[in-house]
Amino acid sequence: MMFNNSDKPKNHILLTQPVPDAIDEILLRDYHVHRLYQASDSQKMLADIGPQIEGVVTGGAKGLSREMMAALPALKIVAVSGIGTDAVDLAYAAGRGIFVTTTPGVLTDDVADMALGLLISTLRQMSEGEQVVRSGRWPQTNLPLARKVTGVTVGIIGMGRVGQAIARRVSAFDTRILYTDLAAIPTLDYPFVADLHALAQEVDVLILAASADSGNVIITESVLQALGPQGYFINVARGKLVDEKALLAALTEKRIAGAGLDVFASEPHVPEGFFTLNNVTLQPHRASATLQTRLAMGNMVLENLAACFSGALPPHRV
Ligand code: 8YV
Repeated sequence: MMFNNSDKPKNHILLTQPVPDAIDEILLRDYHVHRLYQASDSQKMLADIGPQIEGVVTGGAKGLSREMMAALPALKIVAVSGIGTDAVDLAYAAGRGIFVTTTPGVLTDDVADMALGLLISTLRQMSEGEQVVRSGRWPQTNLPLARKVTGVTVGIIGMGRVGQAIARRVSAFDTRILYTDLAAIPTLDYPFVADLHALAQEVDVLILAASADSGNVIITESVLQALGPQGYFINVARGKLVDEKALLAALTEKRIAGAGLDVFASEPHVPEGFFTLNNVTLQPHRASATLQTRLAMGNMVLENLAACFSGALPPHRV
């Protein structure tokens, strides 16, 4: 989809993180682009150009704080390249009449694919196996037998688009699927388990795919205890939903069998205790990071920006 605003004054856009080259080229054609992620002194950059900024493009994890929005008095839109708005101060944005937009639907498959990849890699200990080969330790290493994936019982926390896409994928492995959410979803045939501890006790693999809008920690030490020493935890949602200290302790002490993690509480900083564990698969928040999906997300960002600056309602506003 092309957006050509060449016949009107260019609006000023602030990028908090890189976008795919093809999207960047259109932004440069249609807008004055300022790159916060390249600034040596971000505070100075905001002081210098903040009053001109009318739109921000950011990521789901990075979001945009109240303090940042307050430094941008001309801000009209926060265009999130992602589906999570938990890192955007929505109340403050609403109070100022700032649109907040997302890119719904186009990243569902990638995030669900990542969840499946983390599940298989973690149960089959593929991360440890790769390290054994890469380090030349195969001849003298006898890895322990792994966990069979086919036939596991899976509990999904959050049955929105991503959770349901995960369920469709894992069902191909002859799995039993249970779920929990704020309420049962009548259109789903999977058993609904209202209590998270009961779900954790019932399943072999607990997959977190819930929105983080509430901001509350839901994977607590007691939930991990309920999951137990034969249980696995997969997270493709948000690290802030997890008591990360309790998770690290449970993994270190083998009180759960393993974890596959794409997200962490304070990205990109990860507690070093995870680095030496052999029962984890770790990814740097890559769930939607494919060229095809990031281009689709970028085009939705462009659509939202163009609508806002043409005086229309952005199509994917929250
Ligand atoms: C984003 C995410 O794609 O969708 C979200 O909310 O966290 C990611 O999948 C990432 O933040 C890059 O924009």
